[in-house]
Amino acid sequence: IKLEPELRKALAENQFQLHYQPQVDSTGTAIVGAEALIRWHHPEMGIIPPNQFLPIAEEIGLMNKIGEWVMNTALEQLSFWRSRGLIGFRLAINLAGDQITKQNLPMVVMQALEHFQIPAEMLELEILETFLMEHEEEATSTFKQLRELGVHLSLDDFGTGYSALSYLKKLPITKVKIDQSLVRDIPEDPNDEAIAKAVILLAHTLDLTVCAEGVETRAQREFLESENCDQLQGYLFSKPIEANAFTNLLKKHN
Ligand code: G
Ligand code: G
Ligand code: MN
Ligand code: NA
Repeated sequence: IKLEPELRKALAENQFQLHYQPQVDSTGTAIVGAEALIRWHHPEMGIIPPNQFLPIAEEIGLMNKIGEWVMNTALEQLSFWRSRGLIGFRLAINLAGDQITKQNLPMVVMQALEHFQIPAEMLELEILETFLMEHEEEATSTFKQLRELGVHLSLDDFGTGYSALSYLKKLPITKVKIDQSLVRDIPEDPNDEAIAKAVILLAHTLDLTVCAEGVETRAQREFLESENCDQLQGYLFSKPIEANAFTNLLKKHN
């Protein structure tokens, strides 16, 4: 089966779903955030991972439609959680490049927030470091508008690009996410420890929140806590889970 025609049908046929992965404080106890991650359940092929279909979606110009679906689905879910008093955490969604360069993103975001009656500061948008390096100009004006709305902006996979740190100062970023490749070998690899430590210090100097991704072990958590990393995300706490399962997790931690 070819993915491209299947992908064109997937939205209309309701084959996408969002999973949610918690972001916790450095002690691993409080849920401070959640990242929404898309899943594609194809009726015959089963689950197709985003790394496989998102590049195709981008190629065939479907990314804005999918991005809009993600935004609406995530905000609708958030409004459900709010209605149940499950609050106190911020919801992050991932942005594809096209959503920034090929549409009026601040307008789309503002309308979605209004529609679901969500305060802007409850929403966080994640953008890849590699995208920013290639589109600094466009990103700067769009991000300023988004930040003026009150939306939080997070730099995803930090440490995988060339880390030209200048844009950390120029853009109104609120959070840096340390890429999991830099977390994986903590505490065995002293270089990774040094890099993680430096990123946390740098981020704090610039008044940014830091979240470490891919935290899988207690030793990693303990190291990151001792270095004052603000937030942790990874299998140690939970893998990405369905909305209902996330609801139960929120109730347990409330
Ligand atoms: O769980 P994981 O396999 O979900 O995610 C793989 C990659 O797909 C990650 O890099 C993640 O950022 C990306 N991704 C997941 N969901 C979305 C989404 O809704 N939009 C975009 N643009 N990327 C996403
Ligand atoms: O948007 P981003 O590229 O950060 O997407 C996060 C990816 O990392 C998703 O594919 C998610 O399923 C995955 N992930 C989340 N936590 C862990 C973890 O602890 N270990 C590993 N190996 N992957 C993780
Ligand atoms: Mn992400
Ligand atoms: Na990431």
